Amino acid sequence: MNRLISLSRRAVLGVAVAGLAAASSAPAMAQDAPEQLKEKGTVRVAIGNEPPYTELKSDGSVSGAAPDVARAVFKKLGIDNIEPVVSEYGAMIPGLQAGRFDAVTAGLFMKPQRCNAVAYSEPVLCDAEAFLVKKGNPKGLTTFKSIADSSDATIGAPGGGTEERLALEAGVPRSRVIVVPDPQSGLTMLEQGRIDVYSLPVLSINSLAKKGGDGLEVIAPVEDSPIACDGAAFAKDQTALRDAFDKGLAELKESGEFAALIEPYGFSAAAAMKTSREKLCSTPE
Ligand code: 6CS
Repeated sequence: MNRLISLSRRAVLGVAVAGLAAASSAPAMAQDAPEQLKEKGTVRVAIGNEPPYTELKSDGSVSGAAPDVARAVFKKLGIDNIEPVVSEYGAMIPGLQAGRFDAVTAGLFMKPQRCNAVAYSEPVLCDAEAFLVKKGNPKGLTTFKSIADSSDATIGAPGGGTEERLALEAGVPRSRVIVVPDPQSGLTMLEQGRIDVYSLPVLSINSLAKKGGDGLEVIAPVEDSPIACDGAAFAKDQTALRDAFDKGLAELKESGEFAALIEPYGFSAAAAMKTSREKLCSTPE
């Protein structure tokens, strides 16, 4: 009997110790993320490769307003290298959750649904939405509702992106909302007449229009869509890393370095600084 009791006591003790170890490691992992990344020296960031938000250069380096801000903030955290991972917008949150990257620094706009899924930093880049159409805008497409009201107009937009959602919410049938993998494909599809309008944020459409010659026209801002702001996004449980990022971001905003980084790309530092994650995450979609 004693042997049975001693075995069971040892079993109970073993479970207790394992439980304590697991419990003690869970908070440690969350708290150590900044330290773990500092030891690695590299942080993997998701980008959409959509100038001027993000751009993967031919030498494999990354530029754009979002990665430039992230690089400056992570440098403050002692993490000197950012490693870009190109991702579709709709795959960025699942990728964070699966650990494919440590952060999203891509202009992933804050919306309540996304705010529930990730840990956002304070705001970084704000923008309105725009349309790129053939010169003369033959189908008169000036709002998402005008596309819905059309009998046959098709809109191209990023998969899982804000413009896709806005088109569907405005009543554009799914069959007339075409997923476009990247800006160059959107430009080509528009020029070939495979879509009637391509939608991205204003600064992205303006950047793309410069590559498209004089046969195109920009409609900006799209009246029935809100101004949106992104933040850097982290996995929901990585609040220690998010808070460390926020501290560095606040220092950049305070010193004027934030404005110096993003305004050459056309973004407004004031627009990001006059709002907050709390406001943006509570604004109805
Ligand atoms: O957050 C989004 O969904 C949108 N953001 C950018 C920078 N481009 C397109 C995308 O749909």
